[in-house]
Amino acid sequence: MSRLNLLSTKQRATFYCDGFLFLPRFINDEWLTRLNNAADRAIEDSRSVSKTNDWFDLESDHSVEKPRLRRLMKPQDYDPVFWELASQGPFADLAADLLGPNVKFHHGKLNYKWSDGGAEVKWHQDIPFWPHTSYNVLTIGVALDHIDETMGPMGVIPGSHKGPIYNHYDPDGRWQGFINDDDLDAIATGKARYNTGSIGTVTVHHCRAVHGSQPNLNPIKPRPLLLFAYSKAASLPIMPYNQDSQYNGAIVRGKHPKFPEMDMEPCPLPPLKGQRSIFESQQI
Ligand SMILES: O=C(O)CCC(=O)C(=O)O
Repeated sequence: MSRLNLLSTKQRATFYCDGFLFLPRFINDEWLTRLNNAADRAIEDSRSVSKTNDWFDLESDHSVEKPRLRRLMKPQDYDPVFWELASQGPFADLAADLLGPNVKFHHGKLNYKWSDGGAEVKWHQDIPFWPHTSYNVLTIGVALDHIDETMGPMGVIPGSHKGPIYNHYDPDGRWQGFINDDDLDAIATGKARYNTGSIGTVTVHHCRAVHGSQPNLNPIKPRPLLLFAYSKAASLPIMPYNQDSQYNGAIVRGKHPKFPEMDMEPCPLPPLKGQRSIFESQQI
């Protein structure tokens, strides 16, 4: 059942001004238990996998005894509870609060960032990975465990969504999926705000917001962050979907519009055949 206006006017204004929102303990315990049960099953299933595949993105030292997952790909297809959250739960309501009544699902991922060195995510913007006809696109995430500063929390640079779209290719023209050092010099990465906090804390970031995260240095605990991307239904993906999901392009609120929304500033394209995940792209 749809439930609009979860956010206050002030929270919406913060999102439009800063390009992100952190909502402490936004997802309730009942949801968290169900989501974590499904996430635990994914970790168990990953034990029998030795190479990154369409479901599991693995760190190089992943093993049967010690699973080390970077990412569960398309969690929405892996267990119905993930799709329930993405399509009927508070995430879709949040997306409608910020994007308007017609909302389309783009893709999902569960980034684990395993303990004791789990992969860094270098500074980047999302929209160069999956360009749309306009910039009414955002990603919503929930922490499936408590996240402290040692665990590589995601950091977002306030106001960066109002800046340029940065080049995500290397100087030789190869796709790298992160912003070059020369450009980073001009970006106030020191002002990044990090989403540490309790289990159930939600983060929403705009598709142009510059964000990233450090390796997870916690010796024991992985840092599970479940993320789903949405667009205003009139903002159409320009490239083929990056996941083979049964829910690609599903309208989760409202209806399919009559006309597309076209922004005057086109987004540069990624390569036609990209890497499976940002982790793979950034390992160069
Ligand atoms: O997991 C993170 O810390 C960042 C995730 C992210 O930016 C992405 O997957 O595009």
